[in-house]
Amino acid sequence: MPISRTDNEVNSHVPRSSAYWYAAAAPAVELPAGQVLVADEVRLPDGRVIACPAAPMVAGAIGATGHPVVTGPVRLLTEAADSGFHAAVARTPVSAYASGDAPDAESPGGVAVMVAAPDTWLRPAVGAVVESWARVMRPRTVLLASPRSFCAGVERAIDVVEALLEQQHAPGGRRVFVRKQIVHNTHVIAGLVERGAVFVEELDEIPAGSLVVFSAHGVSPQVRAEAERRNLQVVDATCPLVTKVHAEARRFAERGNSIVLIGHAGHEEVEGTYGEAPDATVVVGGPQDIDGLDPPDPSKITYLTQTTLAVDETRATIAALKKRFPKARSPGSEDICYATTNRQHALGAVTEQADLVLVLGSANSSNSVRLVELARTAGTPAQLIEDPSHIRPDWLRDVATVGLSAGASAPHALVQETLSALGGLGPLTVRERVTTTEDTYFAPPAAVRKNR
Ligand code: 0CM
Ligand code: SF4
Repeated sequence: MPISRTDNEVNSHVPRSSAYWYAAAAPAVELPAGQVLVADEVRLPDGRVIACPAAPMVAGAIGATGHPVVTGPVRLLTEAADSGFHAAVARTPVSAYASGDAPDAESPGGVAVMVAAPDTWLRPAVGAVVESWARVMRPRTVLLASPRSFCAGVERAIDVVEALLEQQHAPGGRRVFVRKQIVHNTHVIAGLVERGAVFVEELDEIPAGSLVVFSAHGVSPQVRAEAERRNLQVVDATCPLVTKVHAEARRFAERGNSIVLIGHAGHEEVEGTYGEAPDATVVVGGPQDIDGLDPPDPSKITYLTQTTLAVDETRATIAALKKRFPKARSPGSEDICYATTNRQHALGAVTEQADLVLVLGSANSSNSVRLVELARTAGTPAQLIEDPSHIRPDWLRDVATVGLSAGASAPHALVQETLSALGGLGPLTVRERVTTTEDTYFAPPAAVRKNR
């Protein structure tokens, strides 16, 4: 084996049975002072290179302990050179690293985790994190829920912003302002900001006469009026399924009905729908709010819902409403959208067999959070993650089967990144469970079509 390794006994913090060891190493890139380096590839002395796909997860966990951390290539040295630098190394699969062999390019898992840092840092604190990863290395199965990730409304909204960004550098092109997050996903927003989109909370942050996009979640008529007053050029990326609920609110309020809007107070979609008929509408979060309702005419109640609620919970709220107001009626068509419903069914199909459910999505994404709650309600531990860097080793302890899904605003690429990272901890079998297929497509708004 071409790699020297130091004896675990030299480190008083690491018991003999430790699942990792120390090796002489050096960063293969310039390392900013005070940083810990998590290897995304290991360069062996003989020129071979071993990929370390678990690097984003390991770096995320180390970052969470407060150590400044980067990922990058690490060189293993043939001899323990006194560089003041060592790497903590763990390899997968379990049977291989337990044998104490040094990592090599041919081994099925290779190096799973390598963290390099000046010795003084490495041993007490970072070593503990490496050890916690080493202990959760094993073969695993991922049950991939399908459908998952982007829905038609999200695709359309992102396409709108991207199309306008393409035009902004053309002659006569304009800056692209977006009111609120176009969809509730941190990675989507970061990508669009990088390309030049400017996100604002309210219209008064935008110069009069500017180009502004309304987000997928919709806006109230009051916001539209404000845009007109300020002479803004509006491109509306509201999902057509949200627009449908707005139309229902207007229609039934015009008929003199009270509107019970089931949804999360403060959510942008709820604010927008509420604004269609504020005098006639009351927002209800769940069955617990029904007793407090006091409609002027209990025989004229229409209930609407936010598009991204939990199907089962909403059913319970509607049942409580109908119990108290038997004449309460819906507009006839379901407001919870096809994408929300499909993702919940798909997750339900993997939850029972999973030891842990991971859902990709941001904390302010209602439909993503509902998926996590659904799994937990079914008794399976579940976590919402922005990306693989949010996965923590203690979640994976004794976990052989992971259920994986992504909310309607979480990019498909994050699913692939998560699979790749989990595959760095041992052989991964991926089984997709398809409960339905989706072919819904929403054409872009006319303003964008015209300019393409
Ligand atoms: O409504 P929610 O918070 O789930 O929004 P999102 O942007 O995460 O998902 C897409 C939508 C809509 C409307
Ligand atoms: Fe439209 Fe549903 Fe997607 Fe929201 S989750 S954008 S309502 S399709």
